Amino acid sequence: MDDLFGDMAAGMPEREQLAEGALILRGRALPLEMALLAAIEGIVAVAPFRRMVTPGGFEMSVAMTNCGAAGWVTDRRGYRYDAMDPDSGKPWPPMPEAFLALATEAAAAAGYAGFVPDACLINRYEPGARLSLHQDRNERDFDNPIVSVSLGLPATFQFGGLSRTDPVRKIPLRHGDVVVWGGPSRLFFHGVPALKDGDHPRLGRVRLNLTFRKAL
Ligand code: MD3
Ligand code: FE
Repeated sequence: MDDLFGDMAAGMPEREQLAEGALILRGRALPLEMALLAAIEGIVAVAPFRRMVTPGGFEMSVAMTNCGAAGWVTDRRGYRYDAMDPDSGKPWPPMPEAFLALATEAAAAAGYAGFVPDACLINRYEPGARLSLHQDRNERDFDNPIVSVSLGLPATFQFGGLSRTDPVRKIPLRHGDVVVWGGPSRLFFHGVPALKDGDHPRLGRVRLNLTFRKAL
């Protein structure tokens, strides 16, 4: 049987609109997998993963680092973008060319031509790590989309609506999936429930997520 619907591999369409302005591009990062993983190794050698503290004083279960002109940070003083890594006092590593190429190409494919991210947050989930329901509102201009790239162990991603109490949908995100969130979906509440244990052939017991934003 031919792959008539282009979704034979995982039983999922390779392009699916999740909401107005939100598009998932299944497997879009796979051709760049090795370049992305090598680039992440280079970033982490300069700016290691660390578990940051929320303004409320809780250590996050997700470990984070950044690359690009601005990096997302949190501490007792609040959430913000900073040009400097607070652990080293030095600028975040530059955004690798493969990162920029993937983010701009995926945004353009979703209808956001001209998107040029200046910030990439790299999230590392180990089994049990989670990100509670939140909105991304630390960026200056919500007209720019957010591009997210999932690598390693699969996760169930939750997203709701503009109100915290809106019902949430669950979307499985797998190694290589790219999601573009723009338009009305840009400010939707979203989160990642506790990561289930597993063993990914390349990454082991880890899920990585790259989140590309125009912060400044
Ligand atoms: C929906 N990261 O870092 S990426 C975050 O998998 C974050 O690590 C998650 O939420 C992760 O802030 C989810 C997918 C994502 C990113 C931004 C969004 C979904 C979004 C912004 C608006 C709506
Ligand atoms: Fe978020």
